[in-house]
Amino acid sequence: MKIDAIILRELRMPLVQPFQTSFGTTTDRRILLVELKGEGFTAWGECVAGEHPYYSYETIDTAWLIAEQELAPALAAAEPEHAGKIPGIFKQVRGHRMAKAALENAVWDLEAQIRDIPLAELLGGTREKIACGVSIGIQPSLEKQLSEIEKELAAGYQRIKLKCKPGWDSHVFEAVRKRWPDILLSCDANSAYRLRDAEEIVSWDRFNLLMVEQPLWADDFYYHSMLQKQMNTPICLDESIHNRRDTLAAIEMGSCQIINIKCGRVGGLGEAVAVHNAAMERGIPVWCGGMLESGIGRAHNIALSSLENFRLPGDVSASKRYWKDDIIEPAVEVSPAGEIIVPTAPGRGYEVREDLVERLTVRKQEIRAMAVV
Ligand code: OSB
Ligand code: MG
Repeated sequence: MKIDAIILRELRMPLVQPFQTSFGTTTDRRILLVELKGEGFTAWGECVAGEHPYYSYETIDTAWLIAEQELAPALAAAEPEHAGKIPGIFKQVRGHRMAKAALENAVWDLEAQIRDIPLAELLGGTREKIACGVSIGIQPSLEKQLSEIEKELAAGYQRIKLKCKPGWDSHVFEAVRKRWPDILLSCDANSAYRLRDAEEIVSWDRFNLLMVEQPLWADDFYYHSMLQKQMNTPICLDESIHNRRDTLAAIEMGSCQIINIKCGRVGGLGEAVAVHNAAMERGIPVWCGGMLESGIGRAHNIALSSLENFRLPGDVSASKRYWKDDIIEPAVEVSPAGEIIVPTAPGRGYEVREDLVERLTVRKQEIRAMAVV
Protein backbone atom coordinates (compact mmCIF):
# COMPACT_ATOMS: atom_id res chain seq x y z
CA MET A 1 0.00 0.00 0.00
CA LYS A 2 1.46 3.28 -1.06
CA ILE A 3 0.59 6.08 1.32
CA ASP A 4 0.49 9.50 -0.36
CA ALA A 5 -0.39 11.72 2.57
CA ILE A 6 -1.01 11.58 6.30
CA ILE A 7 -2.95 14.48 7.81
CA LEU A 8 -3.26 14.94 11.55
CA ARG A 9 -6.18 16.99 12.80
CA GLU A 10 -7.38 18.14 16.16
CA LEU A 11 -11.12 18.70 16.51
CA ARG A 12 -13.05 20.25 19.39
CA MET A 13 -16.34 18.53 20.12
CA PRO A 14 -18.54 19.28 23.15
CA LEU A 15 -20.20 16.24 24.74
CA VAL A 16 -23.99 16.44 25.03
CA GLN A 17 -23.53 15.85 28.76
CA PRO A 18 -20.52 15.82 31.08
CA PHE A 19 -18.97 12.41 31.80
CA GLN A 20 -17.60 11.86 35.32
CA THR A 21 -15.32 9.02 36.37
CA SER A 22 -13.26 8.41 39.50
CA PHE A 23 -10.45 10.39 37.85
CA GLY A 24 -12.33 13.48 36.67
CA THR A 25 -15.03 15.05 34.52
CA THR A 26 -14.97 15.55 30.75
CA THR A 27 -17.23 18.14 29.11
CA ASP A 28 -15.43 18.91 25.85
CA ARG A 29 -13.42 16.42 23.85
CA ARG A 30 -10.27 17.28 21.95
CA ILE A 31 -10.20 14.65 19.23
CA LEU A 32 -7.14 13.71 17.21
CA LEU A 33 -7.95 12.27 13.81
CA VAL A 34 -5.64 10.68 11.27
CA GLU A 35 -6.61 11.09 7.63
CA LEU A 36 -4.70 8.76 5.32
CA LYS A 37 -4.62 9.07 1.55
CA GLY A 38 -3.36 6.25 -0.62
CA GLU A 39 -4.21 4.06 -3.62
CA GLY A 40 -7.03 6.48 -4.50
CA PHE A 41 -8.79 6.08 -1.14
CA THR A 42 -9.16 8.17 2.01
CA ALA A 43 -9.02 6.27 5.29
CA TRP A 44 -9.47 7.46 8.88
CA GLY A 45 -8.22 6.68 12.36
CA GLU A 46 -8.91 8.25 15.75
CA CYS A 47 -6.62 8.64 18.72
CA VAL A 48 -8.47 7.86 21.95
CA ALA A 49 -6.01 9.61 24.29
CA GLY A 50 -7.69 11.96 26.72
CA GLU A 51 -7.23 15.66 27.35
CA HIS A 52 -5.31 14.87 30.56
CA PRO A 53 -2.99 11.98 31.54
CA TYR A 54 -5.51 10.53 34.00
CA TYR A 55 -6.77 7.31 32.41
CA SER A 56 -3.30 6.65 31.00
CA TYR A 57 -0.07 8.63 30.61
CA GLU A 58 -0.91 9.54 27.02
CA THR A 59 -2.75 12.71 26.16
CA ILE A 60 -3.83 14.15 22.86
CA ASP A 61 -0.75 16.40 23.00
CA THR A 62 1.76 13.59 23.58
CA ALA A 63 0.05 11.56 20.86
CA TRP A 64 0.23 14.47 18.43
CA LEU A 65 3.94 14.93 19.13
CA ILE A 66 4.80 11.25 18.74
CA ALA A 67 2.61 10.84 15.66
CA GLU A 68 4.03 13.95 14.00
CA GLN A 69 7.69 13.38 14.82
CA GLU A 70 8.02 9.60 14.84
CA LEU A 71 5.12 7.48 13.66
CA ALA A 72 3.68 9.30 10.66
CA PRO A 73 7.07 9.87 8.95
CA ALA A 74 7.91 6.17 9.46
CA LEU A 75 4.54 5.09 8.08
CA ALA A 76 4.69 7.45 5.10
CA ALA A 77 8.01 5.90 4.08
CA ALA A 78 7.03 2.27 4.63
CA GLU A 79 4.68 1.01 1.88
CA PRO A 80 3.28 -1.75 4.15
CA GLU A 81 1.82 -4.73 2.30
CA HIS A 82 -0.66 -5.42 5.09
CA ALA A 83 -1.97 -3.48 8.14
CA GLY A 84 -0.65 -6.33 10.29
CA LYS A 85 2.87 -5.09 9.47
CA ILE A 86 2.38 -1.70 11.13
CA PRO A 87 3.51 -2.68 14.67
CA GLY A 88 6.86 -3.71 13.15
CA ILE A 89 7.22 -0.27 11.56
CA PHE A 90 6.50 1.42 14.91
CA LYS A 91 8.41 -0.93 17.18
CA GLN A 92 11.35 1.42 17.84
CA VAL A 93 8.95 3.74 19.65
CA ARG A 94 8.34 2.45 23.15
CA GLY A 95 4.78 2.74 24.46
CA HIS A 96 2.54 5.52 23.07
CA ARG A 97 0.01 2.87 22.09
CA MET A 98 -2.89 5.24 21.55
CA ALA A 99 -0.83 7.30 19.11
CA LYS A 100 0.21 4.12 17.29
CA ALA A 101 -3.34 2.79 17.18
CA ALA A 102 -4.68 5.97 15.56
CA LEU A 103 -2.34 5.48 12.59
CA GLU A 104 -2.54 1.69 12.43
CA ASN A 105 -6.34 1.70 12.51
CA ALA A 106 -6.43 4.11 9.58
CA VAL A 107 -4.27 1.61 7.65
CA TRP A 108 -6.76 -1.17 8.47
CA ASP A 109 -9.54 1.02 7.05
CA LEU A 110 -7.41 1.70 3.95
CA GLU A 111 -6.62 -1.97 3.40
CA ALA A 112 -10.29 -2.96 3.74
CA GLN A 113 -11.24 -0.31 1.17
CA ILE A 114 -8.53 -1.47 -1.24
CA ARG A 115 -9.71 -5.07 -0.89
CA ASP A 116 -13.31 -3.90 -1.18
CA ILE A 117 -14.43 -5.73 1.97
CA PRO A 118 -15.87 -4.51 5.29
CA LEU A 119 -13.30 -3.78 8.01
CA ALA A 120 -15.11 -6.31 10.24
CA GLU A 121 -14.43 -9.05 7.67
CA LEU A 122 -10.77 -8.06 7.31
CA LEU A 123 -10.38 -8.41 11.09
CA GLY A 124 -12.02 -11.86 11.05
CA GLY A 125 -15.37 -10.74 12.48
CA THR A 126 -18.39 -12.98 12.06
CA ARG A 127 -21.22 -11.20 13.88
CA GLU A 128 -23.86 -9.32 11.87
CA LYS A 129 -24.85 -7.26 14.88
CA ILE A 130 -23.25 -6.44 18.18
CA ALA A 131 -24.72 -6.22 21.69
CA CYS A 132 -24.62 -2.79 23.30
CA GLY A 133 -24.36 -1.58 26.85
CA VAL A 134 -23.81 1.88 28.28
CA SER A 135 -21.25 3.35 30.63
CA ILE A 136 -22.98 5.89 32.85
CA GLY A 137 -20.85 8.52 34.54
CA ILE A 138 -20.98 9.40 38.24
CA GLN A 139 -24.06 11.60 38.73
CA PRO A 140 -24.67 14.61 40.93
CA SER A 141 -27.40 12.73 42.85
CA LEU A 142 -28.78 9.25 43.34
CA GLU A 143 -32.07 10.38 41.85
CA LYS A 144 -30.29 11.48 38.66
CA GLN A 145 -28.35 8.20 38.58
CA LEU A 146 -31.60 6.24 38.65
CA SER A 147 -33.26 8.38 35.99
CA GLU A 148 -30.23 7.97 33.69
CA ILE A 149 -30.45 4.18 34.07
CA GLU A 150 -34.18 4.28 33.39
CA LYS A 151 -33.59 6.26 30.19
CA GLU A 152 -30.93 3.87 28.89
CA LEU A 153 -32.97 0.76 29.71
CA ALA A 154 -35.92 2.29 27.86
CA ALA A 155 -33.63 2.84 24.87
CA GLY A 156 -32.94 -0.92 24.87
CA TYR A 157 -29.36 -1.13 26.17
CA GLN A 158 -28.56 -4.65 27.33
CA ARG A 159 -26.14 -3.83 30.15
CA ILE A 160 -25.72 -0.89 32.50
CA LYS A 161 -22.24 -0.04 33.74
CA LEU A 162 -21.93 2.46 36.57
CA LYS A 163 -18.81 4.46 37.21
CA CYS A 164 -17.98 4.24 40.90
CA LYS A 165 -15.44 5.45 43.46
CA PRO A 166 -15.13 5.35 47.26
CA GLY A 167 -18.23 7.11 48.58
CA TRP A 168 -20.19 6.46 45.34
CA ASP A 169 -20.61 2.71 45.36
CA SER A 170 -22.53 0.41 47.75
CA HIS A 171 -25.49 2.72 48.41
CA VAL A 172 -25.83 3.33 44.67
CA PHE A 173 -25.74 -0.40 43.79
CA GLU A 174 -28.22 -1.03 46.63
CA ALA A 175 -30.70 1.49 45.24
CA VAL A 176 -30.29 0.24 41.67
CA ARG A 177 -30.77 -3.39 42.65
CA LYS A 178 -33.83 -2.54 44.70
CA ARG A 179 -35.45 -1.01 41.64
CA TRP A 180 -34.05 -3.41 38.98
CA PRO A 181 -33.20 -6.76 40.65
CA ASP A 182 -32.44 -8.58 37.39
CA ILE A 183 -30.74 -6.26 34.90
CA LEU A 184 -27.18 -6.92 33.72
CA LEU A 185 -25.31 -4.48 35.95
CA SER A 186 -21.59 -3.81 36.32
CA CYS A 187 -19.34 -1.15 37.80
CA ASP A 188 -16.07 0.46 36.77
CA ALA A 189 -13.77 1.99 39.40
CA ASN A 190 -10.95 3.11 37.07
CA SER A 191 -8.52 1.95 39.78
CA ALA A 192 -9.97 4.11 42.58
CA TYR A 193 -9.63 1.49 45.36
CA ARG A 194 -6.78 0.14 47.49
CA LEU A 195 -6.25 -3.03 49.53
CA ARG A 196 -7.88 -1.45 52.57
CA ASP A 197 -11.12 -1.46 50.52
CA ALA A 198 -10.97 -5.20 49.75
CA GLU A 199 -13.62 -6.18 52.29
CA GLU A 200 -16.02 -3.59 50.91
CA ILE A 201 -15.45 -4.73 47.32
CA VAL A 202 -15.92 -8.39 48.28
CA SER A 203 -19.22 -7.43 49.93
CA TRP A 204 -20.54 -6.32 46.52
CA ASP A 205 -21.07 -10.00 45.75
CA ARG A 206 -24.51 -9.38 47.28
CA PHE A 207 -25.41 -7.14 44.32
CA ASN A 208 -24.95 -9.89 41.74
CA LEU A 209 -22.87 -7.70 39.44
CA LEU A 210 -21.80 -9.03 36.06
CA MET A 211 -18.29 -7.77 36.84
CA VAL A 212 -16.24 -5.23 38.77
CA GLU A 213 -13.95 -3.39 36.35
CA GLN A 214 -10.41 -2.37 37.33
CA PRO A 215 -10.92 -1.82 41.06
CA LEU A 216 -7.19 -1.58 41.96
CA TRP A 217 -4.03 0.01 40.54
CA ALA A 218 -3.90 0.66 36.79
CA ASP A 219 -0.65 -1.35 36.40
CA ASP A 220 -1.50 -4.27 38.68
CA PHE A 221 -2.05 -8.00 38.18
CA TYR A 222 -0.94 -9.50 41.49
CA TYR A 223 -3.29 -7.73 43.92
CA HIS A 224 -6.20 -8.14 41.53
CA SER A 225 -5.51 -11.90 41.61
CA MET A 226 -5.53 -11.82 45.43
CA LEU A 227 -8.81 -9.90 45.40
CA GLN A 228 -10.37 -12.17 42.76
CA LYS A 229 -9.71 -15.21 45.00
CA GLN A 230 -11.88 -13.62 47.68
CA MET A 231 -14.84 -12.70 45.48
CA ASN A 232 -17.47 -14.54 43.45
CA THR A 233 -18.08 -11.58 41.15
CA PRO A 234 -15.73 -11.64 38.15
CA ILE A 235 -13.09 -8.94 37.99
CA CYS A 236 -12.68 -7.36 34.54
CA LEU A 237 -9.37 -5.71 33.71
CA ASP A 238 -9.21 -2.60 31.54
CA GLU A 239 -6.21 -0.32 32.32
CA SER A 240 -3.84 -3.19 33.22
CA ILE A 241 -4.03 -4.93 29.83
CA HIS A 242 -1.70 -3.45 27.19
CA ASN A 243 -1.10 -6.43 24.93
CA ARG A 244 -1.39 -10.18 24.42
CA ARG A 245 1.35 -10.93 26.99
CA ASP A 246 -0.51 -9.01 29.67
CA THR A 247 -3.62 -10.96 28.75
CA LEU A 248 -1.83 -14.27 29.24
CA ALA A 249 -0.27 -13.11 32.52
CA ALA A 250 -3.60 -11.88 33.90
CA ILE A 251 -5.40 -15.09 32.95
CA GLU A 252 -2.66 -17.37 34.31
CA MET A 253 -2.51 -15.44 37.58
CA GLY A 254 -6.29 -15.39 37.92
CA SER A 255 -6.33 -11.60 38.04
CA CYS A 256 -9.60 -11.41 36.11
CA GLN A 257 -12.30 -13.54 34.50
CA ILE A 258 -13.31 -11.02 31.84
CA ILE A 259 -11.29 -8.60 29.69
CA ASN A 260 -12.22 -5.18 28.33
CA ILE A 261 -10.52 -4.59 24.96
CA LYS A 262 -9.88 -1.06 23.71
CA CYS A 263 -7.92 -0.94 20.48
CA GLY A 264 -6.26 2.33 21.53
CA ARG A 265 -5.07 0.96 24.88
CA VAL A 266 -3.45 -2.10 23.27
CA GLY A 267 -1.82 -0.16 20.41
CA GLY A 268 -4.08 -0.96 17.47
CA LEU A 269 -6.60 -3.32 15.94
CA GLY A 270 -3.94 -5.98 15.24
CA GLU A 271 -3.03 -6.35 18.92
CA ALA A 272 -6.72 -6.09 19.87
CA VAL A 273 -7.40 -9.18 17.73
CA ALA A 274 -4.41 -10.94 19.37
CA VAL A 275 -5.81 -10.17 22.85
CA HIS A 276 -9.22 -11.40 21.71
CA ASN A 277 -7.76 -14.67 20.40
CA ALA A 278 -5.62 -15.32 23.49
CA ALA A 279 -8.65 -14.79 25.74
CA MET A 280 -10.91 -16.95 23.56
CA GLU A 281 -8.44 -19.86 23.58
CA ARG A 282 -8.55 -19.75 27.39
CA GLY A 283 -12.31 -19.42 27.76
CA ILE A 284 -12.23 -15.80 28.92
CA PRO A 285 -14.97 -13.59 27.40
CA VAL A 286 -14.13 -10.09 26.20
CA TRP A 287 -16.11 -6.95 25.42
CA CYS A 288 -15.25 -3.72 23.66
CA GLY A 289 -14.63 -0.68 25.83
CA GLY A 290 -15.16 2.93 24.81
CA MET A 291 -13.21 6.16 25.22
CA LEU A 292 -15.90 8.74 24.37
CA GLU A 293 -14.94 8.39 20.71
CA SER A 294 -16.30 10.27 17.76
CA GLY A 295 -17.98 8.24 15.05
CA ILE A 296 -14.65 7.31 13.50
CA GLY A 297 -13.28 5.52 16.56
CA ARG A 298 -16.76 4.10 17.12
CA ALA A 299 -16.79 2.60 13.60
CA HIS A 300 -13.53 0.79 14.38
CA ASN A 301 -14.98 -0.44 17.69
CA ILE A 302 -18.04 -1.82 15.92
CA ALA A 303 -15.89 -3.74 13.42
CA LEU A 304 -13.76 -5.16 16.25
CA SER A 305 -16.84 -6.14 18.28
CA SER A 306 -17.96 -8.39 15.42
CA LEU A 307 -15.33 -10.98 16.43
CA GLU A 308 -16.65 -14.17 17.99
CA ASN A 309 -15.38 -13.83 21.57
CA PHE A 310 -16.99 -10.41 22.09
CA ARG A 311 -19.58 -12.31 24.07
CA LEU A 312 -20.69 -9.56 26.47
CA PRO A 313 -22.36 -6.23 25.61
CA GLY A 314 -19.73 -3.52 25.06
CA ASP A 315 -19.52 0.19 25.83
CA VAL A 316 -20.19 0.94 22.16
CA SER A 317 -23.37 3.00 22.14
CA ALA A 318 -25.27 5.39 19.87
CA SER A 319 -23.70 8.61 18.52
CA LYS A 320 -26.48 10.70 20.06
CA ARG A 321 -25.45 9.78 23.60
CA TYR A 322 -22.23 11.75 23.00
CA TRP A 323 -22.73 14.24 20.17
CA LYS A 324 -25.35 16.60 18.86
CA ASP A 325 -23.82 16.10 15.43
CA ASP A 326 -21.50 13.14 14.88
CA ILE A 327 -18.83 13.40 12.15
CA ILE A 328 -19.93 10.21 10.38
CA GLU A 329 -22.92 9.38 8.25
CA PRO A 330 -25.13 7.67 9.10
CA ALA A 331 -24.74 8.28 12.84
CA VAL A 332 -24.36 5.10 14.92
CA GLU A 333 -27.81 3.94 15.96
CA VAL A 334 -28.85 1.33 18.49
CA SER A 335 -32.00 -0.71 17.91
CA PRO A 336 -34.73 -1.11 20.57
CA ALA A 337 -33.21 -4.57 21.17
CA GLY A 338 -29.91 -2.90 22.13
CA GLU A 339 -27.95 -3.85 19.03
CA ILE A 340 -25.87 -2.14 16.36
CA ILE A 341 -25.86 -3.63 12.87
CA VAL A 342 -22.29 -4.17 11.64
CA PRO A 343 -21.98 -2.27 8.35
CA THR A 344 -21.39 -4.26 5.19
CA ALA A 345 -19.92 -1.44 3.07
CA PRO A 346 -16.17 -1.63 2.30
CA GLY A 347 -13.76 -0.25 4.91
CA ARG A 348 -15.03 1.32 8.13
CA GLY A 349 -18.54 1.37 6.66
CA TYR A 350 -19.55 4.93 7.60
CA GLU A 351 -18.95 8.05 5.49
CA VAL A 352 -16.95 10.82 7.12
CA ARG A 353 -18.64 14.22 6.96
CA GLU A 354 -15.56 15.99 5.67
CA ASP A 355 -17.16 19.46 5.63
CA LEU A 356 -18.10 19.11 9.31
CA VAL A 357 -14.65 17.71 10.16
CA GLU A 358 -13.08 20.73 8.46
CA ARG A 359 -15.30 23.13 10.42
CA LEU A 360 -14.46 21.48 13.75
CA THR A 361 -10.71 21.35 13.03
CA VAL A 362 -8.58 23.64 15.20
CA ARG A 363 -5.15 22.25 14.23
CA LYS A 364 -4.00 20.47 11.08
CA GLN A 365 -0.64 19.12 9.95
CA GLU A 366 0.34 17.16 6.88
CA ILE A 367 3.25 14.74 7.21
CA ARG A 368 5.43 13.51 4.39
CA ALA A 369 7.82 10.59 4.16
CA MET A 370 11.06 11.09 6.07
CA ALA A 371 14.24 11.34 4.07
CA VAL A 372 15.93 7.97 3.75
CA VAL A 373 19.53 8.19 4.90
O1 OSB B 1 -12.74 3.08 31.83
O2 OSB B 1 -14.05 2.47 30.29
C1 OSB B 1 -13.42 3.36 30.86
C2 OSB B 1 -14.26 6.73 29.22
C3 OSB B 1 -13.04 7.37 29.30
C4 OSB B 1 -12.00 6.73 29.90
C5 OSB B 1 -12.15 5.44 30.43
C6 OSB B 1 -13.37 4.78 30.33
C7 OSB B 1 -14.44 5.46 29.75
C8 OSB B 1 -15.79 4.91 29.64
C9 OSB B 1 -16.67 5.49 28.59
O3 OSB B 1 -16.24 4.09 30.41
C10 OSB B 1 -17.20 4.50 27.63
C11 OSB B 1 -17.85 5.18 26.47
O4 OSB B 1 -17.16 5.56 25.49
O5 OSB B 1 -19.08 5.32 26.52
MG1 MG C 1 -12.89 0.98 32.26
